Amino acid sequence: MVESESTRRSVVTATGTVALGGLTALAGCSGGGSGSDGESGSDGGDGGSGDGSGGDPASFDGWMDGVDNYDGVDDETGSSEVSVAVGAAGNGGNFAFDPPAIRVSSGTTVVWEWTGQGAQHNVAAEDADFESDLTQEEGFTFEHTFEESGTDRYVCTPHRSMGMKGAVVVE
Ligand SMILES: [Cu+2]
Repeated sequence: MVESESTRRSVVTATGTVALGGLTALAGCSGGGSGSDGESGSDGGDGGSGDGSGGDPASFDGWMDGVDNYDGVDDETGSSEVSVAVGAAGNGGNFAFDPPAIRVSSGTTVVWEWTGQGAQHNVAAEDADFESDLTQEEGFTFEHTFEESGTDRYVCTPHRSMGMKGAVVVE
């Protein structure tokens, strides 16, 4: 149930390399020269600090505290694609993800769709596994396919402190 460190790290490595042109590529993408592999290992430790009770989808270890449109986890297991609105009503304006927390089956693609409301938003994983552009364009979409089971937490970087946070529980 709770993923081992090594499993989480492999997710970061596998998809982070694709999603983030710069950061992760520096450590992992240098072809044959794996001399700097130790660097990417310590990256994984960063995200690991909050992992203690990360497996509990009910509370998310307090992650969803202050997310005012959070009303439990939407069960979307069995769907191959799930939509989440970015810039939905909540958190004192249009500063919410809707639904903020979903449960999906592994292999599910989550498609975030910008409402164009509020301000510029993005979708950024806590562990840097994925990150969208920062935009206010209505109809803009960003997607990520969740292959590994576990809990992925994400934020809108500029509105994180307002409660613009979300979570995807992958079974
Ligand atoms: Cu935002």
